[in-house]
Amino acid sequence: MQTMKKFTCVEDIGALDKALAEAALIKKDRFAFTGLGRNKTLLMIFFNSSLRTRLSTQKAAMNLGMNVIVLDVNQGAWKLETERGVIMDGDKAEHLLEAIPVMGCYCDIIGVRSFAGLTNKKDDYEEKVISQFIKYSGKPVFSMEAATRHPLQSFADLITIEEYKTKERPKVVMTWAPHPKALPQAVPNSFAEWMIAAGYDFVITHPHGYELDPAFTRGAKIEYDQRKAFEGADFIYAKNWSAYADPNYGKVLSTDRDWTVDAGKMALTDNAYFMHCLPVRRNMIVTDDVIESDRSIVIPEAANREISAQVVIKRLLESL
Ligand code: AN0
Ligand code: CP
Repeated sequence: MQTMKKFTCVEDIGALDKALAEAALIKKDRFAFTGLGRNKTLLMIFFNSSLRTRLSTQKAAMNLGMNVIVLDVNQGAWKLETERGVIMDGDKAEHLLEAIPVMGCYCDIIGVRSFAGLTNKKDDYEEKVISQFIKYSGKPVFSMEAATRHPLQSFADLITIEEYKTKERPKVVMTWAPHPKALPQAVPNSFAEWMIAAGYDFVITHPHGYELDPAFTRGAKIEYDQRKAFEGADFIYAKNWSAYADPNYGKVLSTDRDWTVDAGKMALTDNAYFMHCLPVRRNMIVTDDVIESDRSIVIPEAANREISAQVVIKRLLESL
């Protein structure tokens, strides 16, 4: 049995074929393990907004028979200081160093969502917040999107591609697309990490200046010509991210709608499926007709978030 003490990156899940087999088993009967979580409590901590992660993770935990507590830190809880050594004479009433072990007292497993701040690259890429949860909570911790990765999303994406692929090794193209606000690199970093681990023909396309951290993209082809990248693709995975490279870390360098995924570009592919983690801004990232087309699999992709979360929580329960 593959058990886990934490889940923040692709390495934590171990062999992907085993994880995918477990996902398929759960999808066939998601109530097969309802006894496993009896009298166990999942605490979900949100520092940022969510629709899918919140609902799918709670549903997955309920499928396993768990009790669930959800806390939106920024709505009703004390404002939390995250830096050690700070004189706390400002608006933050509590320090993470007390809050985390206290949260650990009330649950068996903790899920954390804490996005990159996009102002301090070092803090973000050291994963300052989730690593403190791992260190100080005394409980197994999993990421519900941390500063540099969103592994529950990538695992759901992998499950979805495996379900829809018609070739052993499909061509998967991750394309940058425009968005008005600065977004983290967590989703694209993580997707790259999982696609490379899966061994697909993986291509990334983005404008100059949007290069991701090579620690995540090593092994991927980078093609700056989006139309060329789309040729022969089996899956198009659209996502916006802000710049990673200095001195522009966290900045929006372009909102060029020439990069929007539209029907003309999809016609260059090998009848590719369209994917996006959602939430998506229509007619910025993707046109209405593409996201509404019969090749769009964004809804089954979101549905698989319940399955990826259930595999992860099941394994964490088995490790208790
Ligand atoms: C977030 C992001 O890009 O990381 C969450 C995506 C799952 N997106 C937005 O904030 C719009
Ligand atoms: N894809 C995803 O994580 O969506 P939410 O931000 O709504 O949870």
